[in-house]
Amino acid sequence: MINDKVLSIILGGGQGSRLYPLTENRSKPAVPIAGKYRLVDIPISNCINSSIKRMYVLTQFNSASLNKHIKNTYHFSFFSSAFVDVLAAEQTIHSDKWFQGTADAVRQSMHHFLAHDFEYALILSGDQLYQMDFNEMIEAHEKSGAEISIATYPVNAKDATSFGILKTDEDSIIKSFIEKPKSDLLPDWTSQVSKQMQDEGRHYLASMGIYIFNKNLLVELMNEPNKVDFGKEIIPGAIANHKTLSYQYEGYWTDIGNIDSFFEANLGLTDEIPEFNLFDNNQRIYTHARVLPTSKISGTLCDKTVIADGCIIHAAKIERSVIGIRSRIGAESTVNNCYMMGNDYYETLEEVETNKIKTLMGIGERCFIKNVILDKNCRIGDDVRINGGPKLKDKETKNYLIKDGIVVVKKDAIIPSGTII
Ligand code: ADQ
Ligand code: ADP
Repeated sequence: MINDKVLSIILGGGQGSRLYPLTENRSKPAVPIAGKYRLVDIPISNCINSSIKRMYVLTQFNSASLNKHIKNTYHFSFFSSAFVDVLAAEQTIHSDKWFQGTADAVRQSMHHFLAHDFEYALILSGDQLYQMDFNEMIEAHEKSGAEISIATYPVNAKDATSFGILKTDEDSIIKSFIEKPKSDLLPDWTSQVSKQMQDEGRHYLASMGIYIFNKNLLVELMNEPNKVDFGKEIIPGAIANHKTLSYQYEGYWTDIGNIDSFFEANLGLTDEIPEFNLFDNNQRIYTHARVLPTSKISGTLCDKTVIADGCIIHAAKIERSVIGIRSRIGAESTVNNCYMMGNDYYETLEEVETNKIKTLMGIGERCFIKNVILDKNCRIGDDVRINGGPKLKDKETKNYLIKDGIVVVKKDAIIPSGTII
């Protein structure tokens, strides 16, 4: 089987500064998305759905939540060769440094990969939302005789500046590549894209940061320690000497690398027909199978709302929001345009009494919460008003951060009753 020849390497993130404060105490792959999943579940599920069984997740630091999540979620049969292993930047005889970039992360972990028998390395980003059958890409790679393949996606001129942009010949072989060109330096490289893409003005082919490398070539390219990044150095340097195929993809794909795109990708799940389909029998997204009760909702008007398991909700109104596992929302509260990640556990009445807890986990009564991300285990008191939006200036306090009008309440933060933000 073609997928038996593949070893998958998931780039789990550098310092995660663009997703700060969600990455303050956890590594990027462990950031919770869509109310019950973690970022890393997306590339892992795409691999599982493509029958790719061997996966490494490379991460800058080893958070307890990432290891616990992987250990609790991905149990493969004793008789199977499948595994998901986390490799964190580690001190070795050869290196005492953190990963300096994406290629450096692969280079420093190479000794782990070479212990396996594989022909192709499939390199994936850890912060993208998409459902893709990698087998089709691997087949196209094999058929073309290329040494490298890059998954590509048509984008418009405005978006082109955020990606690696490339030019292909009529056989989809990549002839030129430029990493994140400035708008005034955007080359006139229009590519062959479908009629629909043309109509949408998406003439530029962007790298999706999804690569297939023939094993021997990857080993060779990793011999240059000064080249630390795939997009900036390895790919632009390799295309002249090694046949590199563009594998064009036109399904839903989005990068969720910063707070704004992360927020919109989550809220996009509340659309009538979300572009990212969690209701697909054939392309399931796997996650930790928790044993939680069904959610209990009383007196709440819910519109375009996604509610995970184990919630207790008395709110007056919830609109265009994603409500995560074990969330609690008090009576007469209004929640609008919010991603509430939920709680890691339930507080018992005894705990509340013994520990003299004043502000319970979740959202209290009579609150108004709009344009907010609530990280796990937040405690929002009663009569709190958080009205995010473009009028709010960027700012950080001990308990929250405002970025592009989105208020991110930090994990375990307490927002006392009556607070107005
Ligand atoms: P970016 O997404 O900007 O561009 P980068 O920040 O290098 O590239 O991240 C790629 C992936 O690697 C992300 O999942 C990130 O979290 C992870 N990563 C980054 N540094 C890492 C490190 N030190 N250790 C482990 N993982 C790390 C890339 C390409 C572009 C392409 C876009 C598509 O360079 O050409 O267009 O992806 O999103
Ligand atoms: P995050 O989801 O923010 O990355 P972790 O996964 O590290 O955080 O922590 C969540 C885990 O912590 C849960 O699985 C839960 O079992 C445990 N936990 C944390 N605090 C408590 C507590 N006070 N009581 C019981 N379990 C707790």
